[in-house]
Amino acid sequence: MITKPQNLRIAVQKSGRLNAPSMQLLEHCGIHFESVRNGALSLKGSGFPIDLFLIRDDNIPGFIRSGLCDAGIVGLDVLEETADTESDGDNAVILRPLGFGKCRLSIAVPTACGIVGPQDLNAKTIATSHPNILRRYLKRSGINAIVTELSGSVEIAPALGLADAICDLVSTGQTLMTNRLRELTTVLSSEAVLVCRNDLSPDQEQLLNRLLQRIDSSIRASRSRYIMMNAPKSSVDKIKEILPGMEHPSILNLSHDQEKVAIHTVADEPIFWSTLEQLKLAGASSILVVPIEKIID
Ligand code: PRT
Ligand code: ZN
Repeated sequence: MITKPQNLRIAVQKSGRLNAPSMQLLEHCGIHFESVRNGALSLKGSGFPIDLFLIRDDNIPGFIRSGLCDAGIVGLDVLEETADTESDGDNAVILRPLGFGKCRLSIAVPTACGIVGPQDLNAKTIATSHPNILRRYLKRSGINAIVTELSGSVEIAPALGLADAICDLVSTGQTLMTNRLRELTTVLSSEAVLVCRNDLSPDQEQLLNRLLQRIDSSIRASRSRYIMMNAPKSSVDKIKEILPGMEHPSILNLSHDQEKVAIHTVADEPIFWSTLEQLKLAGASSILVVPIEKIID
């Protein structure tokens, strides 16, 4: 009897900051899910043999490490916080940084306090919901501080007299400013990462590789732009210098204008207004910059 290979089981955050961009990434990979009904925990995908598990982000690494899921999308901070550093190596491995959910885990202190550098934290109390990452940082930096674990609202701990400093995630820095805190040092730079177990079956590995190819294509497409313009033949070299990564543009003769050519290229970097202004000054006209949906080499 031939048994059907199991679907790839992927865990993503049920609700919160990483849910929408994670679902969007899968959608861009051509994988669609029915909208979540009755608080469902698992959804079958269409367009790819995938089962999606919607769970709290803190549980995602555990689902992967224990084999309940094959892969997942989670913040690097959560992965590192839940890592078992005592055992011989982690069986959850990072496959790709995904470019969203970017933030940093930083130590911050009250704006007016006399702490100027990490070494001043000796004998001070630091409140955090990332005690494991913080303890590892303090150990490798030779700082003897006391770690107080809080599950939320870490930023109010100094004002309440619960701690001298905090170690919390920072994105824009607005929360620190509102609470009259200043950043002292970054302990970890984080973003959403795609993680998998390192002992997948050959079938699961094959499915994951297919998914990875789509993810890579989607990430590349999202940061690339297709650029088209017309320009005098004499301006082509100058235009190549202005555009980032434009070593191999397609140059096409224009039937209605022998003096000009059409230049088409893909730029892997952002195209700023200032770049367009330079192109225009170099003689380019009818410049179009369009998003790319998919790229496969
Ligand atoms: O319910 P569940 O447990 O799944 O979600 P959660 O509440 O634990 O996590 P969630 O959704 O808040 O964050 C998920 C992940 O998003 C984190 O693990 C990070 O990897 C990433 N991320 C990116 C952030 C932020 N940016 C962020 N700014 N996570 C939290 N914050 C918080 C931070 O804790 C602080 O309170 O936002 C505040 C600071 O933001 P700024 O912009 O004021 O600096
Ligand atoms: Zn969480």
